[in-house]
Amino acid sequence: MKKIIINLGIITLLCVTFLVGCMLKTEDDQDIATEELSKADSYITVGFSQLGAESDWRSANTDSMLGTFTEQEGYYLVYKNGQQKQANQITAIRMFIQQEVDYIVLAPATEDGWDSVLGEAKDAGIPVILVDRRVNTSDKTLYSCWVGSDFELESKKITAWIKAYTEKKGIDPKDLHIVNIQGSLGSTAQLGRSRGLKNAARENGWDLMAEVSGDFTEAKGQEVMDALLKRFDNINLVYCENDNEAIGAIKAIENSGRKVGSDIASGEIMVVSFDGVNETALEYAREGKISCIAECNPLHGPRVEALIEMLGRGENPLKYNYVDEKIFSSLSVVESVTVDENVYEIERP
Ligand code: GYE
Repeated sequence: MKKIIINLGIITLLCVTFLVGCMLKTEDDQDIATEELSKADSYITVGFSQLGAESDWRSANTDSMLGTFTEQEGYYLVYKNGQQKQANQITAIRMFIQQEVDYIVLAPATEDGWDSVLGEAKDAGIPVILVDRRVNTSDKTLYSCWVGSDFELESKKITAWIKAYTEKKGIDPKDLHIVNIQGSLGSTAQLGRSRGLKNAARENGWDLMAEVSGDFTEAKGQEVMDALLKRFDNINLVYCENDNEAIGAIKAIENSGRKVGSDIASGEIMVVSFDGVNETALEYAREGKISCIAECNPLHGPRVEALIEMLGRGENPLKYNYVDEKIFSSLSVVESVTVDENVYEIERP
């Protein structure tokens, strides 16, 4: 009997080992099994928890990170795609802690709910660098620093452009009927971009009719726009919180028989958006289907590397590191916008 139990135990153990082995092998190609990390002794090991793969901005951001933290450059990168779920990102961070990586880089999906896991990283003595979006923690020492965009500034630039453009065209602010296709709710990019529009609508007397999330994806952008067109018959401006949503919204508008463009007075629906990464969106901006794009720069790999190098030398980088960004439109009516006393020339897409 005892022998049978021992044998069963061994069989169970073998099965579990086999299953775990399969799981590790079927992970994303860039994911690295825990045991392989021991090979990485001579490298600087970096665990990167990316939030997902929802947009072209995100793909460009991931490529920038993978292209920077290479073995040739002396890094051993453990990359994990969180599939837009915070729980997956938390699991990834716990795995990085177990693997005793030198640095953790986190691109968080949303702002809340990071205190415990970042506390665990701090207790383990592993510096955390935030990239792109931010976290909302009561204790700011839970992360070393952050690099990314000023999302509210991006919004201030685009709303300043809308104000200048509509004034030049003699459109009464009350006649601007806006819908906002928001990004993933609770993410820093969504919060900043939605706040900017809300403030501008209040200050200028624009009619902001609805705010609905399109989750930063083309499919959701189209679905949401489709529903908004059925709900309102007077929409003349669609504010999309990224280009992928804009591409989806344009499909919905064109499918409904309406025309996208900047000639609001003749019944066209104006589309504005953020990023300036996706080629189709840039082409749409050249053709005038998207009237204005506030750039959001995804190429953070070298910026994160510079922060890691500073930390490695025992230096204290700035806590918040902002990226300079442009604004694009093919319409020449507005030449520049001024936000917080800074002048931004409108560039051609
Ligand atoms: O604008 C959007 C992406 O957080 C800046 O997330 C990022 C945003 C970007 O999905 O396309």
